[in-house]
Amino acid sequence: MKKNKHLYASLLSAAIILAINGPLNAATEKHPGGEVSGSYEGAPTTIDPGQAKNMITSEGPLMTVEEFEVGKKIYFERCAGCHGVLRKGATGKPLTTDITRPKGTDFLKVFINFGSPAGMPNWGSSGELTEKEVDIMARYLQHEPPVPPEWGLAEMKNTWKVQVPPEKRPTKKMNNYNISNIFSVTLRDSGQIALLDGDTYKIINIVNTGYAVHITRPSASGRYLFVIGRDAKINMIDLWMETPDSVAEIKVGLEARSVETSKFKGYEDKYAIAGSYWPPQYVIMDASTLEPVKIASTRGMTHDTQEYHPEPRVAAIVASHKHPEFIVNIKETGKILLVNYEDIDNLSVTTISASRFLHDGGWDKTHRYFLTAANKSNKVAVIDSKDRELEALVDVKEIPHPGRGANFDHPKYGPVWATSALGNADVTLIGTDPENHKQNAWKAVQILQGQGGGSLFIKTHPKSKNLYVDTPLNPAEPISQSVAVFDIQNLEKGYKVLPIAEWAALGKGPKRVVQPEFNKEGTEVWFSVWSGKEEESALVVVDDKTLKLKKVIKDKRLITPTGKFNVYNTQNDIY
Ligand code: DHE
Repeated sequence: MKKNKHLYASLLSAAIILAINGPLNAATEKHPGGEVSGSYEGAPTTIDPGQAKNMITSEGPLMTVEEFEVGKKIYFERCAGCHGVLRKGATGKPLTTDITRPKGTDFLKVFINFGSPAGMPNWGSSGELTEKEVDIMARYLQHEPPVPPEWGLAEMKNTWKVQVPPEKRPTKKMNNYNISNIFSVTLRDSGQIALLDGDTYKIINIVNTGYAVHITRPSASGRYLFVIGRDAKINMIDLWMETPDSVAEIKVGLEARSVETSKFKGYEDKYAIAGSYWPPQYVIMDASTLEPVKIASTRGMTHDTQEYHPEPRVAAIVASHKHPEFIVNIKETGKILLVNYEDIDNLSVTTISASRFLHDGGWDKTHRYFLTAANKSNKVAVIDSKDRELEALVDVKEIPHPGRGANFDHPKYGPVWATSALGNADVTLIGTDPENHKQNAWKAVQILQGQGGGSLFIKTHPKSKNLYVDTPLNPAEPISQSVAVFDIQNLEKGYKVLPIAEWAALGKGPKRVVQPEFNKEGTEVWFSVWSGKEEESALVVVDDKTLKLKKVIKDKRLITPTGKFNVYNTQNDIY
C-alpha cells in the first residue's frame, strides 16, 4: 500500500506522470486493495534491453557488466517512458552524463530514493527498487546511455508478411455484418483486438496483434482496419472476409503508438502511415499490403531552443481532409509536420513550430482545424490544415488529454471542442468557429468541473445531447469506476454520475472505466471496464437518451479491454 500512496500522491500533487495503480503494466500488475504498480507515461518500453550495447567507460563510476545489465533493464522498464531512451528528457528531466556526473552517486541516490514533487516517483522509499538497485541506478546513469538499434527498410521488410495478397481477397463483402458498426476493441494485455458486432454485441473474431496493442484506425473506405501494438507491429484486417481477420502485418520499429491512413479525395485506401517512439521516425506504407515505401527520421532541432534532439518520438497522426497530407505530432521537438504524400519520392513536409510535448488530439467539427494537446506545456495547439499553419496556442491547465476530443454546439458560444485533463478536474471548452463566432474562436470559453483529475477521454456525438468524461486514472475508486455526463444544453447544472463499473457487476479488480465510444447511429455509448489480466473485465453499453444501462458484454476473451473504435465514427472522424 505504501507504493499506492506514493503513486496517488504524485497524481494529485504535480500530476506530471500519473504513476498510479492500475492494469497498465502487465508485468507487475496488481490492483488497489492489493499492491499495484505501473504508470501511465512511464509504461515499460517494448525495446529489448539486450539489443542495446553496454556503454561502461572509465569516465563513469565503477560498475560490473552484470550491474550494468541490471541498470539497463530497470532503466528501459521504468525510466525510459519519461526520460527518453537516450535520456535527453521528455516529460521527465534530461539525464545525460554532462548532468549526472557532476551530481555524483550520492546525490542521484537521494533523488532515486525519494523522488521529487515534480513527479519523479520515490523508487527507493516506496520499496519499488531495493537499496542495491538504487545504488546501481545512480552509477548506471553516469555512464553513456546504451543505444538501441536502428530499424530501416531491410528490418521492416524482414518482418513484413502478406497473409492474404490483394488478388486473393474477396471482391465483395462476404459476410452479413453491418461492418460500419463494428467496434475494434483493444485487448491491451493479451496483445489482441476483439471485433464486436455493434448491432448484436457478439464477438465476431479475436485477432492476434502486437504486444500491448494500442489503437485501431480504419481505412478511408472503412473496409480495412489498421491496428498498432507498442512493439510497433501493425496488423491490417479485412472486414470483407467471411470472418474478418489479418491480411498483412509488419513491424515498423521497436516501439510505436500511432497509425493512420490517407483520407484525401483520390487517395482513399492508398497509403498508411505509422509513427515510432523508437527509432524516432515515421514510415509511409502501401495501404493494400503494408509494404514500406518511405521512411523519414524525426531527429532534429527543438522548435523553441533550437537544439538537437536525438529522439523525438512520433505521437498522434491524423489524415488531412484538405490536402493529400498526414499531420504528424513530434513530441519532443514540439513540431507538427504536414507530410504531403502526393509525390512520395520527392516528399514535401511543412514543419510547424507548436509546443512541447505533443501528444493526442482531433479535428474540430468542420475537419479543417486539428486541435492537439502539448501536454507538458499545458497548451492546445490549433493547426489550420487548409492554410497549413499554426492558428493558435490555447492555454489550458495541467496536462490536457483529449483523446480526439469532443465537438458540440454550445448554446451560448457556438461550436466548441472539448478536452479533459490528467492533472485536474477541468473540462475546457474551446471555441472553434472563426467565421461566425469570431470573438470565441481559439479561446477557452468555458471551463466545467468534472469529477476530478486522471481523465483520459471525453466524447459526444452530433446526435447526442450528452458529453461524457471518464476519469480512469483518478485515485479514488468511486471516481475511476464511474463516468460524468454533462447535459450540453444545461452545462451549468453540473454532471450526473453513471456507476458503470457497478453496472458491470464484476468481481475484484481496479475496474477502471475508460474511453466512451459511440455506436454508428449515435444512440449508444460504450465503455470499457478495465481490470487486470487475471481479472474479469467487461464492456458496458449505455442508452444515450435515457442514460440507462442497455447491455453488459462479458466474455472470458475480453481481457483488459481499453480503447474501442467504432468503424464508422473513426473512419469519418466523428466525435
Ligand atoms: Fe495511449 C491514443 C501514447 C498510455 C489508451 N496514446 C494515444 C496516442 C498516443 C498515445 C501518441 C495518439 C495516437 C493517434 O491518435 O495517432 N499512450 C501513449 C503513451 O505514450 C502512453 C502515455 C504511455 C505508454 O507507454 O504507452 C499511453 N494509452 C495509454 C494507456 O495506458 C491507455 C489508457 C490504455 C491502453 O490501451 O494502453 C491508452 N491511447 C489509448 C487510447 C487511444 C490512445 C484508447 C486512442 C483514443 C482515441 O479515441 O482515439
